[in-house]
Amino acid sequence: MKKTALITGATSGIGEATAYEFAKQGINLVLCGRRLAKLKTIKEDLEQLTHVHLLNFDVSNKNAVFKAIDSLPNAFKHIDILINNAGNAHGLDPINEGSVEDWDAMMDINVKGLLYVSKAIIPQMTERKSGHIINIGSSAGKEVYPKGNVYCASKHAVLAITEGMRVDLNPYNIKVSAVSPGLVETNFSKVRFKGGKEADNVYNGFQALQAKDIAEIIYFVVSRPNHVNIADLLVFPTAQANSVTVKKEF
Ligand code: 8X3
Repeated sequence: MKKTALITGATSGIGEATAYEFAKQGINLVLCGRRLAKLKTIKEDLEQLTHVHLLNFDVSNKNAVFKAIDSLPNAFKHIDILINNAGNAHGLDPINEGSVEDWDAMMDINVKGLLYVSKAIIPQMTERKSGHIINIGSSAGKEVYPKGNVYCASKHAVLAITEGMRVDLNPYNIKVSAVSPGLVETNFSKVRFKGGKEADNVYNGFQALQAKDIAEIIYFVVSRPNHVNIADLLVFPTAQANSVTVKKEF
């Protein structure tokens, strides 16, 4: 039987690329995001390949999360794979200058949003004693870099939650994995710098990872045999050695 995956943050970047990769592999899709017009465009594109259902909500809105997932029609209710991808960086400031609004946004979306969506999906997985949750972490979840403070904290939290899920869901035969990318060229930096010109420099002078590179890795993680669980996968572009060491050529 075809599997169904629910992907949060499916309107751009890694989430969107994963939707395309999964559709190519014949996985049914529940695509979640805040921008309905973008979701509809993706649905139109992918419907020749697989079945697609859209859920238009903000992961940081607790009530909206539960209402949306509760509204799933029967054909899409059975979620085999949950991709907790929605997340963003807001600002890159020293801790003494950071904005409370930016901190709220990162903790609300990256951490609490992931928890709300997981809370809404996990009961059906524990009941069936099967399922796979993949949390999109970051190299920022492994090391803290200058001015990364709260973003790095939110991604450290994602990796801690991943480990906690794996332990607590172990009796239920549920796989829990983290995929932790370094520099991926998406609109991530545009969002971080709020459209500012600093975003243009982030991926200049070297070949950054592309969203598709990560989507292919996510498909690899979900397509392993039943007895294989990739617990945590850290991936950098070749030019990047860690959060602060990137070989650039101009
Ligand atoms: C994205 C990677 O290095 O910009 O999570 O924090 S980084």
